[in-house]
Amino acid sequence: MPERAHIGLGSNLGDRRGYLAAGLAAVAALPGTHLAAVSSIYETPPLGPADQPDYLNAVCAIDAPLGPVALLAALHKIENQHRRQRHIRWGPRTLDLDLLLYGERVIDSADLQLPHPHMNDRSFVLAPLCEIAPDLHHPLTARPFTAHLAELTHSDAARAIGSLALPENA
Ligand code: ROI
Repeated sequence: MPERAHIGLGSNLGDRRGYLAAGLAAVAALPGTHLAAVSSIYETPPLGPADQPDYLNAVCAIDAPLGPVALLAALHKIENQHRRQRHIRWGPRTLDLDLLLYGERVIDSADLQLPHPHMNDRSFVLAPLCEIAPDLHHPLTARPFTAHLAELTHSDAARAIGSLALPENA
């Protein structure tokens, strides 16, 4: 049985909506992968250095047979195919794909941490996640993500502004 993985998408350079749509299509086209849900698009102020454009963010859910390590490698490959530049830490990027959750798995290796270690601090992750998976619980805190979102002082900073066109092959 494939496990359900949740992936965060972000872009703040160039055709932001186009990059999100291309990233989503590439994720949905991974071998054996079924796209289960896609959130609205949220426009969000940058976390980190403020002298960069606002982001568009979304979260999708896939049923993935790859396993978390292979999925992470596949996400990095997709990022690179979309000219992502990794030069500046916490700087602007054309396409960011973060593996947030892989089922209930807890992993703490040098290359991969699950659940994503910063997700509970980020309304641009939790708002779209709670939209598509309102009953989901954090595997470590065992609390619903909706409770973590409610605790963020800037939980209203992520604003839904539209939707992504679903890829044809989904
Ligand atoms: N800020 C927002 N709003 N959205 C992101 O996707 C995002 N990604 C990042 C940093 C630079 C931390 N800030 C962000 O990697």
